[in-house]
Amino acid sequence: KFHPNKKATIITAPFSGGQPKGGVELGPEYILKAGFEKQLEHLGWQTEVANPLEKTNYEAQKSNDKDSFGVKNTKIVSECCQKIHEAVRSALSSDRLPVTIGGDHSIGTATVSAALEHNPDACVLWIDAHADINTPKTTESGNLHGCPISFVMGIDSDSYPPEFAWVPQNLKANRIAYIGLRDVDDGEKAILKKYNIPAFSMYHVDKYGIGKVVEMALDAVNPERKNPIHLSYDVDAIDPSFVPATGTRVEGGLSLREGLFIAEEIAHTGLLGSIDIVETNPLLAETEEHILDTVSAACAIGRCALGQTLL
Ligand code: 5AB
Ligand code: MN
Ligand code: MN
Ligand code: MN
Repeated sequence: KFHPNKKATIITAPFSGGQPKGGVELGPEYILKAGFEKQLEHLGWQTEVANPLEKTNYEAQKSNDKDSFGVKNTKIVSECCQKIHEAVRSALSSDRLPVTIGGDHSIGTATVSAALEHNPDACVLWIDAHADINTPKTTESGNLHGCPISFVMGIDSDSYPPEFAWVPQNLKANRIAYIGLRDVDDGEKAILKKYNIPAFSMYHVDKYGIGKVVEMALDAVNPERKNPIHLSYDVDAIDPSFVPATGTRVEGGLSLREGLFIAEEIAHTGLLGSIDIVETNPLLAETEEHILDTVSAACAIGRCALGQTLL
């Protein structure tokens, strides 16, 4: 069992520099205003909130230009990630469960590498419509929220801007599994194939059912069910009918129950070591209901992963 003392650190990552749209930096504020910290306390967790980006002003430095490496906002993404990385490491060193609230998914570079530094046997479950494994070579958008996994794996590392030299390339291909994929770029498909990364798309969810898919994903990365799990949860994995306020919506996603089941099942293993909940963008809502639904889903993912059960 990891984190038996039920101490959690909610790490806010109000950052949007991994992608061009504004508003995702407001995710943490909305999620906290919805009462997320209290909700975790009701589940028996002792909580604290850490704001490692507090004294920064990255939003004002955002640009839409690609650098010579073909990616955007390299400097602020790297700096932001270093701060989040340190916050996650520090929580883990104090035996606290890091719950990192985004913000865009570029911070996966920080959280995954920190989880693996803390425990090299950790594994990663990446819940997402997207594979986020582009390299600066393969990315067409140049948006770094589509690249975090490649950085931590060190894929095509000669193509990285020097700003990312600090990132520990400590994730092995057999230590990550995906669930929820349905919008994967051609370059990413080639990488998934080359490295033989276990990836469960919506096709597999439909074919086998979510229960079997979670079991297969865990069998692939954590066969003996003894290593800590880093759960990186992009809310766009869930269908946009339930989670509309997010930057890259893709139809045909997980039902809300399937999405929460994944988190519940990870909680049941007792192996949750760290978690990210990212890509909530309240400014992309078209109605008040959209905000409420999306923020509620983000909170519910966190509660389920931290032990909330239906009965
Ligand atoms: B997200 C795309 N593959 O690289 C790219 O929301 C989308 O963190 C990335 O999963 C989506 O720009 C990143 C087309
Ligand atoms: Mn480090
Ligand atoms: Mn996504
Ligand atoms: Mn993502």
